[in-house]
Amino acid sequence: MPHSSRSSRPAPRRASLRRLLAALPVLLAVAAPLAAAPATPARPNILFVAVDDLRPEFGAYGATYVKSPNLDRIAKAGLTFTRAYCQQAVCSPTRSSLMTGTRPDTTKVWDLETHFRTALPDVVTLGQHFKNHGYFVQGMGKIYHGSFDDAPTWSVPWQSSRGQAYGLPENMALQNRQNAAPGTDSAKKSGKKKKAATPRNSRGPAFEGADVPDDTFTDGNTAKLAVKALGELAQKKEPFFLAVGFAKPHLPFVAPKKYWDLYDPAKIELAPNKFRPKDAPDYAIQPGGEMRAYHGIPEGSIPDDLARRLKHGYYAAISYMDAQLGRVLDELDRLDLAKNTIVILWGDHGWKLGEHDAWCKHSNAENDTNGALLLSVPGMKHAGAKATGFVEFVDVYPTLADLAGLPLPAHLEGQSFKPVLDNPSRPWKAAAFSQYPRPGNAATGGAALMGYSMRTEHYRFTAWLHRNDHSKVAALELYDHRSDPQENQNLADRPEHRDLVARLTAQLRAGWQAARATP
Ligand SMILES: [Ca+2]
Repeated sequence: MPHSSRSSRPAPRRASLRRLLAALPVLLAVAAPLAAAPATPARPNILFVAVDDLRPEFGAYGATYVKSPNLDRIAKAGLTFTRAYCQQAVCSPTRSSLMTGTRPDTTKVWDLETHFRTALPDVVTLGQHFKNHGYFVQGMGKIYHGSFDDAPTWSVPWQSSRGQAYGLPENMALQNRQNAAPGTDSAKKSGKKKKAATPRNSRGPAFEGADVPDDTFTDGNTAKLAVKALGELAQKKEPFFLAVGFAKPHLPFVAPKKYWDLYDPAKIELAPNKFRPKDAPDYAIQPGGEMRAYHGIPEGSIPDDLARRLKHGYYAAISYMDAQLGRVLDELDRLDLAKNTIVILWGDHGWKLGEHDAWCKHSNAENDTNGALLLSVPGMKHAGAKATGFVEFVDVYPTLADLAGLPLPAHLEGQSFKPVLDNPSRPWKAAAFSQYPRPGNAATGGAALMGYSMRTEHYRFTAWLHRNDHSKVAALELYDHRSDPQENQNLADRPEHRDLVARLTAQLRAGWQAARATP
C-alpha cells in the first residue's frame, strides 16, 4: 500500500511534503497565466501616421521656429531620419510606392490617375500584410491618394473624414465656384479618374486664418475618428495597425487663427535661392503650377510679401495638424497603449517654399525628395537621436514588418532599416533613388522624359532619359552637396567632372539593387 510505505518515511519529510501539497494551489495559480501566455512575445501595435506635403522643417529637424510639439514628441521617443527620401515627389506615386513596398517603375503609378492595382492586381500591401498576419488593420484620412482607396488593405472599410475646405463663407463660395465648373462634378459622378487640368485661379484662396474651431476642417475630424478607433482597438485581442492620414499642410494653407498667431510674420525668412539652378535644363524644376490654381496666386515669380504670407500659412497649417496629431497621441497614452505601440510618421515628400523661385513638389530636387520620417519603438535604446544614413520610403514596409516579427514578402524593393535603430549614426544605404517624369514639349525636344535621380553622400545626380529609350540621355544634373547643399549650380557639363559623371552614371544605372546596405 502506498500509504503504509509513505508512513514508513521519517516524519520531517512527510511534513515538508504536506507543506508542498498545501502550497500547490497557490503555485498552480501563479504558474497558470505563464503557461497560458504565447510562446512568443505579444506583437506590437502600429500607429502609422501619414502627413500630406510635410517637408522636414519643424522642431525635430532643428527648425524650432516651427511650432510642432507633437511631432517633436514622437521624435523625442524615437528617431528622426534626416536623410529619408521618397521615390517620386507627388502624392499618389509616393504613397503607392510606400504602401506596396515597390518603386514607381513597378507600380507604374507616375501620375494621379492610375491605381497601383492596374499593374499589380495581386500585390499584398503593407496593411494587407499585417492583416494577413493577425492584425486588425484600420485606416482613416488621407492614406492613399484621393479616391484611390484599396479595400484589401483594411480589416474594416477605410473612413473618409472630409471637413470644410475653408472656414469663411466667402472662401467657400470661391471654392464652390470651381466645383460648379462644367465637367468637374459630372466627371466625378461618372467615376472617371482622368481630370482636366485645374484652370488657373479657379480654386478658393491659397490660405486662410479664420477664427473657427479645429473640427471645422478635415484633420480635426480625422483625429476624432482616430481617437474613437483607439478606444475600440484597445478592447480587441489582436494587435492593431491604425493608419491615420492628415491632410495639412497641403494647400490650401487653411488653419484656425490661433495657429497663425503662433508666428510673427516679420520673422519669417524667405528662401535665399530665389533663382533656378544654374546650367540646369528648364524642366528640372517645376515652378509650382499646382499653387497657381488657387485664387489670388499670380503667374511667374511670387512677390516677397505674398511669399511670406504663404510660408506663414504653411507653418500655421503644420501647427494645426500637429495639434490634431496630439489628440491621437494623448489617447494612446491615456489608454496605456504607448508602451506596446510602434509609432511611425512620414510626410509623403518634400516641398519647395520659394527655393529655386518655385513652389510645391513635382521635381527631383533635394527640397522635393527629402522627406520627414519619425519612428519610435517602445524601449528603443537611442530615443531622441537623429538617424543620418540614407533610407528610402520604400523601406518603410519591410522595416515595420521586421519590427513586428512578420516575414518579408518576396516582392519588396526596399530593405528593413531595423539595424539602424541600434546605431543611428551608422552609414546605411549607399544612395537613395527618386524619379519624376516630364511630358514631351518644346523644352524636352518633343520627347517624353523620365528623370532618374540619386542622392549619394556627396552628390545629387540626375539623368533625364527618353521614356521610350533609356539609352538616350536628354540632360544630366550634378550638384556637389559639400559646396552646394541648395543645389544651385549644375556641374554635369564641366569637363573636369567627366570621370565623376561616368562613375555616377554607372551607379545610377546599377540602381537600388546595388545600393543596399550591409546589415
Ligand atoms: Ca502629398
